Amino acid sequence: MRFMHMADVHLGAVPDSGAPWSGAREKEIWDTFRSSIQDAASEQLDLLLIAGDLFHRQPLLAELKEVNYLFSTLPKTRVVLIAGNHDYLQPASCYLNFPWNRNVACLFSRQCERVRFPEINTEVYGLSYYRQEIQEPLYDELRPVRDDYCHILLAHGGDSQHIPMSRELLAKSGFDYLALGHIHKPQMVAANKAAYAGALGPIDCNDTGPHGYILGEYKKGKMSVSFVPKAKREYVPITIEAEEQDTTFSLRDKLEKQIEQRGWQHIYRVTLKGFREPGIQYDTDKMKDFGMVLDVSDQTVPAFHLDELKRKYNGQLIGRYIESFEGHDRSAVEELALQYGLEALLGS
Ligand SMILES: [Mn+2]
Repeated sequence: MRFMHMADVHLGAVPDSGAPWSGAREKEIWDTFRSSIQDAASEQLDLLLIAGDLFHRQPLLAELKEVNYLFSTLPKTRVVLIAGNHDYLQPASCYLNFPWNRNVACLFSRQCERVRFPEINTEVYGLSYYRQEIQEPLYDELRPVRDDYCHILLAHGGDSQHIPMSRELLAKSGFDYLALGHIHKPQMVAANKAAYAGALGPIDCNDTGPHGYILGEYKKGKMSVSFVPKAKREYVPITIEAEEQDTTFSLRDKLEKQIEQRGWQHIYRVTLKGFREPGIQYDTDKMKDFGMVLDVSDQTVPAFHLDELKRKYNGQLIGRYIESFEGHDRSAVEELALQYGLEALLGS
């Protein structure tokens, strides 16, 4: 029995709102989903598991028709899905009463239910969200029935507001595999036994690193799963170290070199660190008008040469201000006070 486990597709999300590429990214989320479905088709997988938050918000009827069409291109694959905290089942949700294809099973109950597939000797357990937050640990006490089936639990959550889970309890639960969703960073929770597939593609700038789905195989009572990167871009935080002689354009060139090395397809969040010439202000907008630079945070500090300033302003306010910070190790707050004070006094 071979399966694909995906989660947190977040169809309908509009990433990087305000950025010129935002609309393209919205479409890209659909494209990555469609392309993953094509992978499932070409691999002729037995099972496709979607562990919640297929949609970023309440799905529209037209969107469900689109998704249902894509599922219909998988005649050999059974699809099982649950609703997560983002696409939770409101009373008016289009999810409810939707005429799904016959290969699609939705575990849309508040309590755990299961769907049994005798032809592949597999049983999938799961429940759905009817509200955005569930504080009760609904998964910890679940146990599969004892038989020779492969038992999979499709589960969404894991933090204190979204069905907290005890990893120890779940590891001992007797399920052959926990297909987890909600946490966007892909991670094995227990080797070949429990994993977060992570968001299929990165949804916002906190979703750093690679994203994709998990492929699994259950053979002769043994489970093996592996992560498959699928998203074509990542959010990458980078730090540019500024030096006193740097200007806006020289930093821009440093940034461009780094992007050249790491890849133009990625989306960058840039932090400027180090020392700048006192009085100079970098124009961070000029570092954003190429590639996909989402934001630039200037955390540089002015490089004051205290001895020089003290000599120059000896006996004056600036000289006495510097002296008032001397004679002891400066705390972080004092360091800032010295910096801001000098900036103000020097009129920069
Ligand atoms: Mn979620």
